[in-house]
Amino acid sequence: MLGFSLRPYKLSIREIKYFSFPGELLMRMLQMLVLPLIISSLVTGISSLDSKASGKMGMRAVVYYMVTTFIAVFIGIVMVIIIRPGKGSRDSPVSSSGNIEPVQAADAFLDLIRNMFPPNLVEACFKQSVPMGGTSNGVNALGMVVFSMCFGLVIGNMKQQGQVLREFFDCLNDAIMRLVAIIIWYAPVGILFLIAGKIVEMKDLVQMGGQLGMYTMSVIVGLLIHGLFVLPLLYFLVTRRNPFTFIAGLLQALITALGTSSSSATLPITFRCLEENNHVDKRVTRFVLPVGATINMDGTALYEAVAAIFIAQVNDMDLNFGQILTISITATAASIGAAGIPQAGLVTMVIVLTSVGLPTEDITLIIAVDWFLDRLRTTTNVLGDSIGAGIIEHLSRQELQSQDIEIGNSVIEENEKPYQLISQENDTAKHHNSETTM
Ligand code: 7O9
Repeated sequence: MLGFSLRPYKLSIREIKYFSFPGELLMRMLQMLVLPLIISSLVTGISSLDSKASGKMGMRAVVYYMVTTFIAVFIGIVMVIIIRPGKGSRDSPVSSSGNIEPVQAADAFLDLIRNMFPPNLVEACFKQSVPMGGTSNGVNALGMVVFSMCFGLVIGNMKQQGQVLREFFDCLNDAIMRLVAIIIWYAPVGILFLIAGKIVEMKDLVQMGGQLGMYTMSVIVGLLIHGLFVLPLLYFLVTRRNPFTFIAGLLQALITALGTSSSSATLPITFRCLEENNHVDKRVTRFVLPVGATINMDGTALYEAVAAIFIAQVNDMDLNFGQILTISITATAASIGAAGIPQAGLVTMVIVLTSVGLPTEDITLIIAVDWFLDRLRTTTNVLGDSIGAGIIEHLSRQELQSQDIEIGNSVIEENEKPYQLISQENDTAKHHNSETTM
């Protein structure tokens, strides 16, 4: 409402910048915490599990990511085929700016693998590798995630020797979460100005009629079906608990995703919502959330599939079943690889389009609404990661419990407690463990 009430005043670009300054600050504070947060949470998350338990949990996470991403792509394709937003003659002439370079899928794929192994860890905190040995700004998330996971695995296997490092990262994680608890008080103000600023800034909505409007509709309906129907149903089927109470606990993270349009910047809030409101086990969130923010993007996959088929419709191209299958596979791959590919947004879209021979310059058609759809797909991405954490916790409860008992026993061995205390200790092991890891 604030944003819309300011629109008639036609603020200048400079004034809009001043107006959204409090929002920019929130964005910077959140991003400040992401790097230490993902490193410390992945290292402690993985080192606190034995390698068998973390292997099983990892398998479950990968299966969940694959299944939900594929469902999202499927919903997107069904929506865009039913609604047919691109039918009729094209209404906006393409301005062939011609600055979209052809990208070889093979090169992007090599970048992805390259970025998994950063040659310089400090540089990986702010630069990604691009083909021919160059670099591009932006944190190499994939590299940091791979390194932190391997590091966690190793110090987890070092038993007593790794204790110091485990405690260090555990304490670091705790300290960062305390900073999150402070920033969370400022979040409502920041989000207010982020969203209001964007509403003041946006162009008039006249172009939202016609093809582009129908295209936006297809993406929105697809995201709504995925986020409000498919994911909750999946959660209910697995856990038999009410998915909407779970989602209610996530509300602040979802609104932050809407405001920042970045699932990595939202990560600190997502952690807090899952651990404090929904009481998801810390060993699960620490493991699953950073990996999810890096490779699990249901909304992005859905969006890329819809966009590709929309561009085909605009060009009166009839896609056969094989081409639609190709689009669904490349859209899934693009959403998994996005964080590992420099300048992801455009590059992945180009790869999806070229895979079925669609004209890449038509990306300019959809750029006008991209900022808006980005917010919605980011919200879906965050929801997918969070529901995934809930589902994986439920599926892994046996491993988690046996780990609790083991920790309880080792505490007894160390302190050589009298025998009669053991059964009591086991009962309270879960509580005890959550206290020590807080
Ligand atoms: C959306 F979690 C971290 F810290 F490891 C992490 C850090 C950075 C994870 C990911 C990233 C990152 O840079 N991700 C990234 C995501 C990079 C480029 C593009 C995208 C895709 O973003 C989504 C989209 O555009 O659809 C969306 N905005 O979820 O953030």
